[in-house]
Amino acid sequence: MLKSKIQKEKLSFLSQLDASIISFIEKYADLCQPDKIFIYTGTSEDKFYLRQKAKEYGEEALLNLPKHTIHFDGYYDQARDKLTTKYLVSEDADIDTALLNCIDKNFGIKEIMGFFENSMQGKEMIVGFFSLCPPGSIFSIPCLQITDSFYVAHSEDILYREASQQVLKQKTTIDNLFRFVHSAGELENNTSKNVDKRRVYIDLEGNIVYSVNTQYAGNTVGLKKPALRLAINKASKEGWLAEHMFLMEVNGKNGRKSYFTGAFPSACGKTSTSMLKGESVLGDDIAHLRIKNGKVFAANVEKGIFGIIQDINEKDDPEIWRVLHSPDEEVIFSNVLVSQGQPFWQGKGNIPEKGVNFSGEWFLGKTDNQGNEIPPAHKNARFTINIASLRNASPLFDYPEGVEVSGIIYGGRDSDTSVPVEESFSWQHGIITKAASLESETTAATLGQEGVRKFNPMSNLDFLSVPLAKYIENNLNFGSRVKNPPRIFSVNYFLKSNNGKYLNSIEDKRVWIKWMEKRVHNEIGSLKSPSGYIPEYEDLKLLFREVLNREYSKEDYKKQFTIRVKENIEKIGRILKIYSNEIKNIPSVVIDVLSQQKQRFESLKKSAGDYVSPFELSKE
Ligand code: SPV
Ligand code: MN
Repeated sequence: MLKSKIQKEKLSFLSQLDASIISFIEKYADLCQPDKIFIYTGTSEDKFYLRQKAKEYGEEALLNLPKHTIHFDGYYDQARDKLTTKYLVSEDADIDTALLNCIDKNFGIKEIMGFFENSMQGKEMIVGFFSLCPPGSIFSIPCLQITDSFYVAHSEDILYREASQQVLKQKTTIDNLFRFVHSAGELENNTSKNVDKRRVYIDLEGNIVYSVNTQYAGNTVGLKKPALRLAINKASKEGWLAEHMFLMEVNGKNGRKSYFTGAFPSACGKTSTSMLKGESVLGDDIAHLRIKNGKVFAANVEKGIFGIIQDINEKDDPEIWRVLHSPDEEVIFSNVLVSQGQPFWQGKGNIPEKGVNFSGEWFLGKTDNQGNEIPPAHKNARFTINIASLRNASPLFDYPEGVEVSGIIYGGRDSDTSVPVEESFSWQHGIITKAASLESETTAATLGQEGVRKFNPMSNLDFLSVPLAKYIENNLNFGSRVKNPPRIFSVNYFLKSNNGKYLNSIEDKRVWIKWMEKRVHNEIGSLKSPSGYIPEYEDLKLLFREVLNREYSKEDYKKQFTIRVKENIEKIGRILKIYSNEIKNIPSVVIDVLSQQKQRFESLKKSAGDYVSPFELSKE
């Protein structure tokens, strides 16, 4: 059956694949009934075909600049759908499902196979092999993607390393592949029509993720968030970490390079931190961390960026801006406004009053069925680019062995509690009070209400595929296995004063990263707060001058680094409640370390009150 639907040139490649892989492809070809099957092997002809077909089928359209295209997802398909993303769990499975969104495996499989049945009639099925992390190292995990969307395949080709040759060379069998099966389902105006039947179902035993009736990349591009869910489970069994983290190179004195990872919930400054001026980027979304020779190494899972475009502007994001305006670099814009062949987004400036957007023909004041005004571009509108397009890409972004990690940063949207930057007392203290206690106000990156403070441990809650207690234990153990684990920091870019104004400017994070770089090399002192080590005024004053050429006043420092004792005690109360009452089997050290921190805040409250100036704290 396959033979009749596959282009002849690919038959020899196909015949060299392990029989288990061929029968997997056959199974879904049988079920989905595509007219044709395109086997993608990463050649220049294949690349051309993907991009050509994405345009021919109307999933992408050309913009004025060559290599730039626009893709629209359906009006109600603009973000990851947490509600219908579920783990398939059989009754007798050895999987602890606490906190995970689950569905009975038999029921779920039957339901989703029903949606796949004949879903590719009149369409082409694309089959491709890609690798999580660069191929050819301990980090690499080979993957198989099946999809009927050329936009999905095109995105995957920009974002991940093609791996068909590795799969052949290593004689990979189906059991060693992470597998992703996707169908956009029935289309209307080139977008998934039946979003009420949108499903993302995850089979952890089989390492397969099924996704249907959706096109939004976070639901469909297998190697992105579907693979993160599989990787967290695999990492848990094998003793490494799969994290929702950027990976960046930070420059220090005398040409010193240090590597930091950072975990932030979606739309909370992760990409912009990884792209800070003066530093270099290796990846902006997902990193795998492993121990090698007694040290922690990390590799970027991706080779591209699927970034939020809102507020990208020439001043704050000059390099992304350049790529988005360069005729030489490939870009897929998604869910922006298009007018006269040009893309527009909120924060770009000079947005026209009409054009085409994710709602179709758009004009200023247009409302949707519920009477809500439709913005010109969606808040979660995105750009897809190659990291290699960026002049500030670290030469090591594609290095198969990964880079040694000096520091890990946790950040969230927090308007009233934690200071702009702080180092934890130890790995254990950092994992418990910063990573596992992370809270953040929700954003447009997921469907649902925005601005609600939510518990989001390690910024990874959306993707957890093991019980939270187990995941925290894995993190604690990981650091305890190395002599000098990376230092753990928290940052908060969103702190506000009583009158609701942000206390920091966008570029202040360039100073915080330099402070952290000096901390990991033991070159700078600190003050001891109940929750960690914070910068001293004199050090920041020098750094602000050096990095931003700006005067940094004592008054600003005091406002930003005042210890908000009251809010911190409240926060620990919220977190302790979750860990003592809602999460089973939590290691007792989590409760102990949180309780000790609470006591430190309470004794500070007794001696100094609810708001304590950093000038009152003692040196480390
Ligand atoms: C995120 O939302 O965290 C993203 C984009 O990085 S998505 O692909 O939707 O996950
Ligand atoms: Mn992400």
